[in-house]
Amino acid sequence: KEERMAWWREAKFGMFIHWGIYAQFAGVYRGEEQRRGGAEWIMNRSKIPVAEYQEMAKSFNPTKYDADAWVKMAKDAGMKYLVITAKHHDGFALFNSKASKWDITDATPYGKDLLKPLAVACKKYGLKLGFYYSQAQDWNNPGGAAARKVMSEGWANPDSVKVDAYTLANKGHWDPAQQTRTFDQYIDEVAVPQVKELMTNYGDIAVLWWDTPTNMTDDAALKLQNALKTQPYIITNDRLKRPNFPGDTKTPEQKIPNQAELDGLDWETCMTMNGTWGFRTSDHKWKSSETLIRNLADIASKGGNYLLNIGPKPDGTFPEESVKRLSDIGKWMKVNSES
Ligand code: JFZ
Repeated sequence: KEERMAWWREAKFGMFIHWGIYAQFAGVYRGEEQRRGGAEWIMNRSKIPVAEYQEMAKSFNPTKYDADAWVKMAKDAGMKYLVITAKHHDGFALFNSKASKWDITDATPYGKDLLKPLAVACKKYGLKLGFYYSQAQDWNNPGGAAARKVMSEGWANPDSVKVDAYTLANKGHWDPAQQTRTFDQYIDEVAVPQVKELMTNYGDIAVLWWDTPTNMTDDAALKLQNALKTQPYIITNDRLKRPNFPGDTKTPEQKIPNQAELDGLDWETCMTMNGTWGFRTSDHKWKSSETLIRNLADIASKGGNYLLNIGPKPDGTFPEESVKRLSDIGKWMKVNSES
């Protein structure tokens, strides 16, 4: 383990990327602003029917996507690794998957694997590549789990009351199409095969970033963990399934732990630059470059890593505010490493 963790402990700074079909909605469904949660949660929060959500993929065409430019921006900011949502809770695969048609190649006009060029660029610039994979929650591939969130918290109308009753009676699902397969079938037919695809088609994978173990069983967790064995050096976080699958790294979210909480384990704070992981047009609450630099210095001094998020736009470019902050951080890094 010590050998496996060596680069990660030196890294200090990485780029998190939340990108998918939710970027198309950008926080708005049928003209209404999403009430709660990050913009990547819009399908669940606004209870968008499966067919309607999938319709949005037909106009997902990120022609301005330039993986080389993305990785160069990360490198120039001083980042040493990158973790991208290969599949978030909406179940959409940014890669060419044989295990589901709900992927970039089958469901969008763009039709090309988004992770392949990223793997090439990471190799070129010497950054480590990691994948975020939502192993349990999957709102589009039948059988996947769905966190039980109610609509009526924000939508005070008779329809939301009706939808909530259905959701609560159906383990968090809001569309019958989500339950045409069992969770175990979903694990065997989608999650495990997709993780194997990710472990074999993109060269060396440095990190597997699991998330939200809704309905996870030890049995499913074991299968997923075994799917990583072709990458013996891979580092995993603590979100596969608690408590029997602790992983290698702790993942405090949106906060920097205080010294008292640091018990000698490896840790990484993940954080947004504004208030959302996925791109949201109406979110203008950007942290200043100065705040981000202070966070980085604070985290590094306490021995952790800073995984700073970008939510790319549907056209494949980074929001200008993010680009500006990355460049400011890069300037500070340069001055600091020379002095
Ligand atoms: C999860 C996701 O639901 C979210 O969309 C985003 O990807 C984020 C990085 O991870 O959200 C979480 C997961 C864990 C906690 C909070 C939000 N947590 O442990 O406090």
